[in-house]
Amino acid sequence: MATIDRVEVLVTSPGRNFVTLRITTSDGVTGLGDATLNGRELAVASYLRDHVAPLLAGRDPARVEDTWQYLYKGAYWRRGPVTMTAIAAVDVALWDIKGKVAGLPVYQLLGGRSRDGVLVYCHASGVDVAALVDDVAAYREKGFKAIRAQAAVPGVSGTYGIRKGAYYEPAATALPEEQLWSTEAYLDFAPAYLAKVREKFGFGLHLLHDVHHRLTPIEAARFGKSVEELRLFWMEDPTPAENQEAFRLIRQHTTTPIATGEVLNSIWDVKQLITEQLIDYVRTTTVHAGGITHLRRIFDLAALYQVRTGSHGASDLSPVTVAAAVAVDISQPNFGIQEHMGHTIETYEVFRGTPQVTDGLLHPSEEPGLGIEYDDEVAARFPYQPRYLPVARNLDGSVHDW
Ligand code: KDG
Ligand code: MG
Repeated sequence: MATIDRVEVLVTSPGRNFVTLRITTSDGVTGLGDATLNGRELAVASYLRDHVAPLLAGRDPARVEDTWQYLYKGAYWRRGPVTMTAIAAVDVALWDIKGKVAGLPVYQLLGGRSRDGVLVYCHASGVDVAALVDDVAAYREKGFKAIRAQAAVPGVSGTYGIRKGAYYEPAATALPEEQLWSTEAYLDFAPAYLAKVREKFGFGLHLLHDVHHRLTPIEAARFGKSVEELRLFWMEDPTPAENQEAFRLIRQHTTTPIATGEVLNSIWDVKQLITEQLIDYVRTTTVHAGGITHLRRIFDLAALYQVRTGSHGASDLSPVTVAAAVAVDISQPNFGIQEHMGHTIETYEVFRGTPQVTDGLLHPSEEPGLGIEYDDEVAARFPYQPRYLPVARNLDGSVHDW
């Protein structure tokens, strides 16, 4: 029997920080798992290096489920982003190994294709409405069928989601940047610019919008109601998601579909949202919600309640997560949509084999495992750099949800 021989925690920053776990078996088979937690990267690196790697040596790499249970139940301390990201990295690396040993892509181990391709949505944004409309047009030209639209709110320096250069990268400073926020200005402005996008492009386009946890439930209800006739694909994170009950109030007021879950890490964090049908799309990911093993458990629960999937896929999730997401998305019956932001050229040089979008769809690699190779030499050119997400403050100086 092959055993786990080597466990390495690799940190590189080809445009942004990524933490990757590489497991090597006694037969020389390697598996990769993403362990990136934006702005708290080294906490997961330490969890893996100091507390998980010593427990994995000598174990059977084929025991994916048992290893998951061992790390989750065995630690006694459960859930939370650091723990669940660390467990995810091990789980995804072991699925990668299992695929390579079987000579099959991971999606085949998950039951094979349920669909021909994975529908993705990209991010259009603009410093004003005209720039947003131009950006939407450019993404449509590239073949995207679903587009998230965000425009800078006049007078609000910290509007979430506005790209400055070729890439949107909010974790851009060595200490958190402080940005201003005004809910009143946002609520007056956002429905109007979303209407402009609809007016220009019609309904033959899936239109999404991320509220980024900024509203109270009643404000979110008002927002959802005011955009109902625009038929959004979803409004994302209308209110902070820790309080699952809060979504009931939003639900009672609007038929605008609701998506949430990118900051949630376990089935327990989404149980009420799903079983009470308080949301339409669950946005948990392999990297932050315990890997392929746990994400499928969440998605299967969601299927019972007609909740579809819409996994987080920002650029702070590494190409290993893109590959793992596509494996789940292509096979999962209740798949909805996959977020896709893309990565820098340098990132693609470190993570060779990253799936690319064609005609608005992602397709899984046909290579055994996840199909990603990590290039150590290129990675070494990009050492870790401290980078933090911004912090939002209301106009009166108090801290708001970012
Ligand atoms: O690290 C935080 C980002 O991943 C987040 O701000 C992106 O909200 C986001 C999204 O929907 O992609
Ligand atoms: Mg989001």
